[in-house]
Amino acid sequence: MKIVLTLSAIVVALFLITGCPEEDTEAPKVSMVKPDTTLTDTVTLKAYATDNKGVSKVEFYSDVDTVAIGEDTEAESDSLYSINWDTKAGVPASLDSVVTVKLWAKAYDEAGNVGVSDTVEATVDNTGK
Ligand SMILES: [Ca+2]
Repeated sequence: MKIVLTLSAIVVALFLITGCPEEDTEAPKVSMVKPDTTLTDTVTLKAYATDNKGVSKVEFYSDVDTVAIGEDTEAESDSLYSINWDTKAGVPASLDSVVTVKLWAKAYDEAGNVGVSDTVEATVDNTGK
């Protein structure tokens, strides 16, 4: 009994010394950079993303597509993530009409927490191209 107690005390002591691994439950913060009001051809979409432990990737979405339209895993300076988006390929029927799209970004950290940005609106105009 004494040995068990001693071992327990050692385990507890080691636990206190090394510290328990801290679980990351804090989601990244992400915000879209407002794109130009009118988008044409291939455009660059940008978002700022930060996290307490580090952002692993940022995905970009539009409301005319069900899957991400692109992702960036490496920030440029100042936590800025970006993709190039071909609006001609990305927006159906944009060749003969002007389409208003909603755009947003999702940021992930290593623990799988997800932050979602506010939505920004832009007009895609590839008419006559
Ligand atoms: Ca985090």
